[in-house]
Amino acid sequence: TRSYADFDYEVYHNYEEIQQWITSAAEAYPSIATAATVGSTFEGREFKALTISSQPGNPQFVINCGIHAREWVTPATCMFSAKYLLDGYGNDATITSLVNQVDFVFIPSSNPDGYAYTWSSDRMWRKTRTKRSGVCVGVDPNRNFDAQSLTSPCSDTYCGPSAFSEVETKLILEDSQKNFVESLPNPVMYVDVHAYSQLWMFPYGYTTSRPADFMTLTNIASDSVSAIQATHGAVYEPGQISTTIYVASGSTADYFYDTTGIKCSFATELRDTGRYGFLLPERLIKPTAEESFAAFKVMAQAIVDG
Ligand code: ING
Ligand code: ZN
Repeated sequence: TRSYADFDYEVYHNYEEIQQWITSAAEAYPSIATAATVGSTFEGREFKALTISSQPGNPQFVINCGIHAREWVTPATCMFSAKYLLDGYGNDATITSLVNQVDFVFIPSSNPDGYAYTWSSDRMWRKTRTKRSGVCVGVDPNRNFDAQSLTSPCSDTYCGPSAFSEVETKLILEDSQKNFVESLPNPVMYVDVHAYSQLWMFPYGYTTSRPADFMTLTNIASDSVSAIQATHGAVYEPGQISTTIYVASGSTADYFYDTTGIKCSFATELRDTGRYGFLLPERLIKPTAEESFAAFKVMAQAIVDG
């Protein structure tokens, strides 16, 4: 197996390589990094998270990447961001301070079967790969979390036969009554990382009504896009999901906000604005990850500042 030090962050990696990277990161940084097995998928793939924690008792910031299979820059950004934290801890004052006060929980590839399918068969696949008799394959995991509007099985945004019908959404999120995120000791911030459109969003997605924490979420999103723009000049738009991109129900962001009480819940769209779309060239992985990491630091600082 490839060692942690040899990993090339500036190319896209297949599912097995991402899982090996999680294991190798935990081995390379045993004092602060831990690999957690979340479970196994419909097709039997193992499914992991990487937790970066310097001491017990800190609140958790969960960063979920790759829930949609074709959004390849998102697993790459999760891994790059974790690397920046691991490299920076003890070397960079800002990172050291953040890691001393916040746990970072990365789920680099949260739709493993779908992601593997984008490598083997259909680069533009979005959903899970659940097979149910008589209907099209797959469910949109970001429509499968709760109160759903009806969508048809062949649709790219099929909500599933019922909420949490997908083993992957249960695992990320609801492993025998207690989902992975809720089973953490003190989860306070969640971000679901998508691509593309350059947006930094927050609930609600299911309604244009404002959430109770609208002002707090607006401030954090605005500060995040400022940090992004300061990195390489890319312009991202902050705002509520339903009024910034479209109305959509059953998303992780709404679920964690409403059902689990994680008041700092976000959904982002990384680069680009459509020139390459899902097929973002590898040379743009690093700038995308650098600006995203700048925003993640701002968000973590918001936890510290309360
Ligand atoms: N966009 C997201 C989607 O699931 C979104 C936008 C995020 C909707 C959060 C609702 C909640 O459609 C992509 N690119 O998948
Ligand atoms: Zn998406």
